[in-house]
Amino acid sequence: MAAQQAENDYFANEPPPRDLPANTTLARAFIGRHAAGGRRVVLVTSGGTTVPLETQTVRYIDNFSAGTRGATSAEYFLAHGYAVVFLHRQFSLLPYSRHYSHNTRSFLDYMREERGRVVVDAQHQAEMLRVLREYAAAKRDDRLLILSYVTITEYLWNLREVAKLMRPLGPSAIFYLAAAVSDFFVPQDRMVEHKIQSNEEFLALGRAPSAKPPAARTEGKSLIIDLEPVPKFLKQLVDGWAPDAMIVSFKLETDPALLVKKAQYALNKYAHHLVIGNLLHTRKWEVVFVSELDGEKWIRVPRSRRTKSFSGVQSLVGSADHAAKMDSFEADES
Ligand code: PAZ
Repeated sequence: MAAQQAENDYFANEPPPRDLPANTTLARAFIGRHAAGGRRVVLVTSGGTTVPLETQTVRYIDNFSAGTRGATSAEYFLAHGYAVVFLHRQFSLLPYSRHYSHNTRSFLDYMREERGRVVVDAQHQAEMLRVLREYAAAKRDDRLLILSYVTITEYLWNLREVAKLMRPLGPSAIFYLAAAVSDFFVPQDRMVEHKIQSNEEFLALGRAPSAKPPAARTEGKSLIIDLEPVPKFLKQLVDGWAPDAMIVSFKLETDPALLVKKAQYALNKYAHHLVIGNLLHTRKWEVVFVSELDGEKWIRVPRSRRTKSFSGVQSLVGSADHAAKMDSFEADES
């Protein structure tokens, strides 16, 4: 009851994104088409969520996530025949193109000119052909729907709408929630309209005429940010929005002593299928699966298979030849 009230309050107070109707129309058609064809559908969420401090947003809080986990996992789901709704943070990594973007190397470095035509360098042919074929197959079958969000509120509106559309799929729907979702935010009724001023002479001008004090404001020369907790909607997803679906959530921590405890806590609290735990600095090569069925199970990329990149250590998950190497991946369980 309290969770339902929190949901009602949140969505009554936080306005939906402008592109929500367009996203919902696309998702309804996509899910309906694949459900009719008997295909399994997965919603993959990916990337960070921002917390705007002003309605006309100049400043916002963000987090570290690049969308590597989500984009990479989406490729695996597609390779296994799923239809994927990829709900991602705008401009974060995308399936397939991630191999050639967000890199210190430009995608143009993979190509050269030959007799007035653009060709891919010989050394990249095999890998690019493999990626291109996978991408073309997903496109040909229309199995990848890409939706985007920027803020925490846009993310939650999209998640709720897509989840409700997937509800009729029952157990053949999967939710794979890899996005790094903000725990705190500025509610609409505590947000200033205009850019927060640092010059004391202009302070009052930026303030919204509200009964509540603005959540982000300057006091003297300091910026004070007083955020409120984002309601935990996993419970609503599990119990209400898509009760029969398989739900996989992620848990990120920085303290190794807390990771498994918190993953188990989430599993007990929300009673869904699987929590995948990871630590910030080792997330690219080790994760822990925590489930009712199997308890705690670590999966590690062996040290010898972690690759180096020009920017330092790079994981298999982030590297261009990741998928090929993962084919021969040996799980090192402990
Ligand atoms: O996007 P990325 O590959 O850089 O990081 C992935 C991740 C750590 C965001 C993901 O694995 C995860 O743990 N997501 C949930 C984070 C959380 O809200 O606890």
